[in-house]
Amino acid sequence: MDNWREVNELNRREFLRSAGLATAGMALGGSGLLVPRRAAAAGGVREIELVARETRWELAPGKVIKAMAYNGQVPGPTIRLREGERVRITLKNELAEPTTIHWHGVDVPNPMDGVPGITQAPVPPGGKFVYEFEARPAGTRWYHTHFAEHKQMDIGLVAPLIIEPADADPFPYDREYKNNMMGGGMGRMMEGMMGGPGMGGMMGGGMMGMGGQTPAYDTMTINGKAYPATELLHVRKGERVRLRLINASADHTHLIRLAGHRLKVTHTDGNPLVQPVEVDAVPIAPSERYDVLFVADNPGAWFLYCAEPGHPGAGEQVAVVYEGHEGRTPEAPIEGITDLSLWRYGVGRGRDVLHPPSGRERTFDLTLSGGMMGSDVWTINGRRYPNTDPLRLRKGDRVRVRFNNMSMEAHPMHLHGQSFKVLAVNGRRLSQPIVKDSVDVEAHMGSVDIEFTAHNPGDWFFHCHKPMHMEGGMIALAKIA
Ligand SMILES: [Cu+2]
Repeated sequence: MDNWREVNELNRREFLRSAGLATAGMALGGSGLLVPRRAAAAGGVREIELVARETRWELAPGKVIKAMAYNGQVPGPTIRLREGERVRITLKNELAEPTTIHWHGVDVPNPMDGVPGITQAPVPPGGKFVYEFEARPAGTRWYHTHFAEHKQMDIGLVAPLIIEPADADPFPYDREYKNNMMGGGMGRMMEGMMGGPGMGGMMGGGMMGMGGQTPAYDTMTINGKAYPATELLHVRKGERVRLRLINASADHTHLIRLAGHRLKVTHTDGNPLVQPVEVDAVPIAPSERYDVLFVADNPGAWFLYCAEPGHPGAGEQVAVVYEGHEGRTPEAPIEGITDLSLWRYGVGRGRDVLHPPSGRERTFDLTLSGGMMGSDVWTINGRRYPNTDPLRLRKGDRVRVRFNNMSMEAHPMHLHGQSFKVLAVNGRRLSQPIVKDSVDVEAHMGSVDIEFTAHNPGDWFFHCHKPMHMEGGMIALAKIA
């Protein structure tokens, strides 16, 4: 933990205040958190160092996994930047295998995008790579490995990246938490990660045999911990509390709810809505983020949890305790949601924060298929990457894409390098498109129409964020010249 010692004390205090309780590393006696940063030096560039290495990580008492971590913590340290700030992040790879970092939802220059074989060579064991970019757009972003994701993400190489708006935040709040969730689900081996919701955090995965096999999970985490090891969230009556929910899970959609309270959704993948939308619970697909507010108006102790059956029992819950409340164990969460109101894309009205188009209109139909009879082949228009047809675009083009999902599983489709508007879902137009960088296309003939301005030149991955599907071929390139 030597590198933590270099942490600038002022930054450290700032971090502790802003990140609050929810970030994972705090469980290690408060040591974990910090991004060792040298104070902003030359030319106003913020310098950050991230060291990726294996570590033992305790998900819950008695459940220790061999994890991969940035700076020794799961999830990795929260990076908090101001919109437009320039940052230089040095990744040192002390793992026994290659890795890279992708800055999810950030409009980085193409060579900084972290996709091995496309934008950079993988960083070998013992090697390093310097990422440098301006922090935009504002919002709840995150960073994660883009190498062997099904293993490396699941066992810890994920972290929040918060870009504070240069102007005032449209929705004021008194306290903030980040929650990441991870969750597992699939494989055969064992432990899991995080799954959750919450406050600004991330989710992680579980793990075991580092051999490249599909991990299976029996544990789900919020900010790197499974209940009862999840850290309490403290609130005071009357406060407006902001939760930044990040789903870092490889396979699972989580359904986040705070017992005794309603949640107001304010941002979709970090991008503000016109007005908050109040719901009982928020479904969040892999790689999606939602910022939500709640008003602390119901004193007591409550669970913030995932209402998917089995998830709370696997650890995906955290107690929210009001100041002055005696007794810290909330009532058991209710699993399954029948008569509650849920967030859906169509209930939000987005703000158009994208670059205006200046070029041609282009339209693409992408049919998502695969997984038949349990196969691990996943296709776009019948082809597997690298044989999929690229979207050949010019800077400024207005690009419309319709996804049609002919498979039996949902696909959270993520575009690198620029965000998009969601125009329509299952044939129904949104009254005012919401802005995202990942959109979940429902199984069994689900469809989604998106539109983006091809403003960022380069070769950009456009893919399903479930690592099994991506590795099975569900990737196209958006080539912007
Ligand atoms: Cu998929």
